[in-house]
Amino acid sequence: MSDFFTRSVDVGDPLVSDALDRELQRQQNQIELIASENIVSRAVLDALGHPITNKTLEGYPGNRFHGGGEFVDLVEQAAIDRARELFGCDYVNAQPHSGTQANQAVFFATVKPGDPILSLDLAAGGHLSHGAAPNQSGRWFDAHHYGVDRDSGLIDYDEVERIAAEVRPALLITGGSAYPRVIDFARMRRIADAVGALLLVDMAHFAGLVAAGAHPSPLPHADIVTCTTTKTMRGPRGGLILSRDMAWAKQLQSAIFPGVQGSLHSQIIAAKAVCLGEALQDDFKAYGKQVIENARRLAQVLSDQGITLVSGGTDTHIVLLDFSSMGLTGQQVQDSLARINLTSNKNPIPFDSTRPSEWAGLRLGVAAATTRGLGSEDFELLGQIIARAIARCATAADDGAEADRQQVLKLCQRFPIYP
Ligand code: DSN
Repeated sequence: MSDFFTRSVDVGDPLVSDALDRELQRQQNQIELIASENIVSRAVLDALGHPITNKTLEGYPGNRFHGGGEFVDLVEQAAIDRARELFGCDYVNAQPHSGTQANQAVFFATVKPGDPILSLDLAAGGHLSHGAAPNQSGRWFDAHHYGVDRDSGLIDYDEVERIAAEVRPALLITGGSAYPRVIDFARMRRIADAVGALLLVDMAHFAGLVAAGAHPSPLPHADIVTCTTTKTMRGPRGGLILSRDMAWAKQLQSAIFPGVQGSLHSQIIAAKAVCLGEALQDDFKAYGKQVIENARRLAQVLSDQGITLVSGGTDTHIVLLDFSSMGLTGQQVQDSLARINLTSNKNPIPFDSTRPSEWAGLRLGVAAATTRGLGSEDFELLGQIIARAIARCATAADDGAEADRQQVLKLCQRFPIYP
């Protein structure tokens, strides 16, 4: 094993190396439109691939169960301090391995099995970990859901109020994976207060926009806020738990460790610190503003081409397309876009079937392509390309697909990643 510490993956493991190379090429030659993805900086990659990954630690900075934690303490404390500054809050836990585990820890800290919880329905844009039937949260809690208004596609706050009065949830949850509009956090706070519920806002998708000052912050209104450091935060896979004050600090600390997690992922904590440091820079504010501008332009172009958008538009990085009146499924359109090097995902639309193969929606997100440098003119072009791909789907014709693929490839060459 003389070369154990020097042999690179291309020499040591051709199978994995080949898959890694091809994945990089895929990312370089496709425009990523999956709303939960982004493209991290070289500095974040450096942290993720660092030998700090070897370090096992449990507990929190200054109070660990294992020795040798002084440098991980530095990066974890940096992640905590930077998140505090970025979101203007007192409490931060930087250890959740994911957004789902952050939510699981909030449940562990605040409610008991069997307690009623109330959250946004999955088809209306909610998240599996908010009490969806197949998730642990749906099995362990008495989960109820509110939806959106059928006409406007906006959260029906009167319905939230009505259901809350009826089921008296211990925890009211808002946020999710596919709701394209700003949520009225103040109204949610009033609804929670009226029934004595705690308010949890899961800002996994729009956290980066909040950090950039391009979206209202839920921190002043919520008891607890969770998010991921991926998506609009443009960092490593992982989660954060935040709160404006320390009221729940003790319970949340022990809910993550030893409640639902064991040792932390040192390399991820380091990468979180790097991404939070990047988000404190002025250019991140410009990035957040550009994300919103790009999403609005994309929404406008698609709407002008006669494509129905859930809620009629967007306030975030998400544009949710509804093909129910066209008789198409999200899968058909996802496949059509894949043929021209655009990556997206099928999605339910409000009141949709529970079977993914029948979903009539497609979710687009602009955060990753905005990181590449695409501006609103480029999104105008992308919108036209996407509209043509949808039209090809509807007619089963393939005319022009290769020309559109070449246009997408040109965009990829104009805005290269990891050169
Ligand atoms: N919730 C999934 C999504 O939004 O795509 C993963 O984060």
